[in-house]
Amino acid sequence: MKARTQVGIIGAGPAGLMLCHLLRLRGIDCVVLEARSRRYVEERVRAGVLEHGVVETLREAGLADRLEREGLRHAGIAIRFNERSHRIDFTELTGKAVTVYGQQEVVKDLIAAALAAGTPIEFDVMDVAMHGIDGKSPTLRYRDAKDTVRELTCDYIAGCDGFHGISRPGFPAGVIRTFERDYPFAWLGILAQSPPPSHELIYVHHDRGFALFSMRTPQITRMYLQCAPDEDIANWPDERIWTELRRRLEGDDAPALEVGPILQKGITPMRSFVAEPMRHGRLFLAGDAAHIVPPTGAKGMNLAIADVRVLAKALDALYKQGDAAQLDRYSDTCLRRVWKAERFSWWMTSLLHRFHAQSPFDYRVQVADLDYLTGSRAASTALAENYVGLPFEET
Ligand code: RFL
Ligand code: PHB
Repeated sequence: MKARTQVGIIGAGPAGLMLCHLLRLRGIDCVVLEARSRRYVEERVRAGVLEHGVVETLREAGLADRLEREGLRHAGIAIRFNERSHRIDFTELTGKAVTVYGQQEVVKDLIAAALAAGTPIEFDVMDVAMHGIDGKSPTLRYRDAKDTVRELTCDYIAGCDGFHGISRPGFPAGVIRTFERDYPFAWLGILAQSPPPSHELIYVHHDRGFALFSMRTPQITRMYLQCAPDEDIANWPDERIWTELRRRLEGDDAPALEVGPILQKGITPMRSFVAEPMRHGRLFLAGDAAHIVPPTGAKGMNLAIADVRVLAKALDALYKQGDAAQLDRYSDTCLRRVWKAERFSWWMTSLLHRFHAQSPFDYRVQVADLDYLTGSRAASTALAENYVGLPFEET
């Protein structure tokens, strides 16, 4: 069966769904193809921090009703080292704040908006394959949830299918250059029914390894522990998790940690990765399909939204004014922001984690860096303005 659309979008993560929403607002047709079920994508626990500009983008796009009610506005974070917390006040330093609102809540809101508007999202599709990305009418072939083979002819394809998707490998050989860095550790992510130990996030530097205390609601805590990259989750019974969390939070000013049922736990790998360019022919990559950051800077989902802002605006200029200049600059425009987020995420990761081969000299330099960061207004401002999100530059 054959169909036609203006933009075929692969992947219903934050990038694909937000692109679909922004295109619909501009009267541009699109279809989203997603390999997983609606339930799976709505329940996948991932990122939690929204930059100031991303919240504004969601608000302008009419997507912020529940976010305004349930999102937790954070005016700062704590950086903890040598068993003491130091607050970085974003609002004082930048006039801005971040909002804690789970990625899967953003995804739920986007799916609800798309379905209410009658925009097609096809879940549970299989074997998506791209054809003719160098030509004028690229197509997407796939099997739908009922196993019927379908063909979707598009003007453009947006590869929003994450790091393990098919769109980036679909670039012809030799077109893409990749840049990457692996880290010798991973995060053990924990979702617990327990009140967060503080009303703001606590990033902990500790000689047993990094820890992060975040949240989803005033009753649900999201926490992370640095662990080995090949860590077996079976080695982390709930009791060990709570003991380790408590040890990494120790100190005279340590907030109380209330033990509660652990609702979910899993290992998140740490990686930096960038693919350049983010476009070939009529195929555009956005979000994790093009770049990965380690989660320490809380940038993954924010970058995905930033990419599709640029893409939606560029497609609009093309369809409304016949102006292809923004589309031609898509990759360069996105990569400037991507590399700044890569730098920030790498820096936060290097600053806060315990490295295996770290010498006592390296350790003391790390602590001096933290001491400088939290004691200097200039250094704190540099962290704050990156954390709340650099301004969008989209020309
Ligand atoms: P997503 O969210 O991965 O969405 C891609 C979608 O594409 C679908 N897909 C396909 N669909 C059709 N055909 C195919 N062949 C397909 N292949 C894949 C997938 O099922 C999926 O629904 O990418 P997007 O939209 O670019 O969004 C990016 C963010 O999801 C990501 O940057 C962050 O969540 C990264 N990340 C985290 N970032 C943080 O800032 N803080 C975190 O705590 C945090 N935790 C995480 C994370 C990423 C994780 N992954 C990818 C391993 C935890 C995990 C487990
Ligand atoms: C989260 O709440 O999941 C979270 C917060 C901050 C990060 C990473 C993850 O840097």
